[in-house]
Amino acid sequence: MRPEFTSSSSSPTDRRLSALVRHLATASPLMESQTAVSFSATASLHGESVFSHVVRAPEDPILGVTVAYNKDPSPVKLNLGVGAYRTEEGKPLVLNVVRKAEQMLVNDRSRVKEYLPIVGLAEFNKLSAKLIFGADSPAIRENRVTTVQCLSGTGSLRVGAEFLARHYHQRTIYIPQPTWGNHPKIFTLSGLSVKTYRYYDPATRGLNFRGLLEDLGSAPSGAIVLLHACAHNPTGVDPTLQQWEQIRRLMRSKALLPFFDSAYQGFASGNLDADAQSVRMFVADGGECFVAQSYAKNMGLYGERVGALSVVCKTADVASRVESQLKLVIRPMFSNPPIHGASIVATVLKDRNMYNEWTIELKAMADRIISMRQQLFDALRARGTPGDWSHIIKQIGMFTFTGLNSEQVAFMTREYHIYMTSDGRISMAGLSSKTVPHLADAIHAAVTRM
Ligand code: KET
Repeated sequence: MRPEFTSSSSSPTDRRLSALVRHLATASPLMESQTAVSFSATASLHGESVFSHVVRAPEDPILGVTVAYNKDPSPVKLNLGVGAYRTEEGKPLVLNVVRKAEQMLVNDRSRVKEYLPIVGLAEFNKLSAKLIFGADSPAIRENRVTTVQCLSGTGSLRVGAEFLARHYHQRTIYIPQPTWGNHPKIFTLSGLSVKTYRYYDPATRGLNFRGLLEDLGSAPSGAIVLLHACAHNPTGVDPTLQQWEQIRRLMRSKALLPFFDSAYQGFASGNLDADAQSVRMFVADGGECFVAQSYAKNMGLYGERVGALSVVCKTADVASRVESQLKLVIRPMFSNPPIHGASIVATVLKDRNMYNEWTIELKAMADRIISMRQQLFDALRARGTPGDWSHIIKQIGMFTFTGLNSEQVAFMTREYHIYMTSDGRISMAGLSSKTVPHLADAIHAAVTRM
């Protein structure tokens, strides 16, 4: 196991401060000492900016890909970096059912723009819990779940992690290796110590199940474990249901606390219930867990920043006390969440017809991604590109973890204007029948020439 981002200080405040110092120090070496302060004081005396010591930070490894793409004047450029759905025409998609919901909201003159409560829109929270845990979930029936509206998946993870750093006895979180690049930053800055567990085996391009069980098996009792509910990012590799069951048993036997990141419900299989199976398995055993939900991808509400954090507890009383403390995390962070996105989601989820319409549109997005996998695989086959590319059709969700290295990626960007993250991840949702040949040519050239 490779311990990363670990910190040794004792109190959450200490840990958070030292984490913050390390975080800033990597971006700006001057921050480590008093130098910055005295430098700034002298600078201001001489009329220079008090910020002239600030070092330019690197672009974000994922969102920075879009920044580079936007600067490229080439007409054939292709953005396969960020996980955002595009149509066959390469355009962003606003779902019909979302347009309809928005129209209804606009037409309703009784709606006002008052602040929401700290925990957000009550109706949205209830419906979100139902969506992830299932309509017949005993945890919901027994009032053992608290759900708070947060700023999409990222904000939900952050609020959950801040709560854990304040109130949970074990402040180490294990994240898969590899994982979404923002995970270690979110958890470290929340005051948790981050360690990794083995997940992906580059040799088989599949799950390193043995490594995973070994690492979780040797984690300290009570440690938090981050699990991707489905459509693991960036690998596209999910455990089977049997494997999930083994993971569940191991984690419960060691009292490890599951923290699910559910950013792609419906995007893996096209079916919302099937994609929530892993989470529901952990709730069915009566144990406790955290779940961060995002509506960015499955409802296409990226910029609306709508998501939810649910904490499943053993009793209704504990759940309500946990909620009271979540409010203390949220209030000084963003006070209360935005109303528009959550109202769209609630409008869609509460109406049977609109809900059905959503599932059809969601399935169409998932199916288009799956057909892109097949087309890319066929195109590489047709070119006789060296290597076994069957992982393209085996992997699940929005991404293909190609196995291309950073030099090959840089080559594809330079020579073919194809933009993707340097770890070789391709957003299949950004591809279309028209652009598959261009991508296949680029991969072929990268593999044969680099
Ligand atoms: N979890 C995972 C696993 C994830 O891939 C993302 C987004 C999020 C949470 C957060 O999404 P939000 O928009 O806060 O609900 N991933 C894509 C976009 C990004 O990096 O921000 C991506 O990997 O491209």
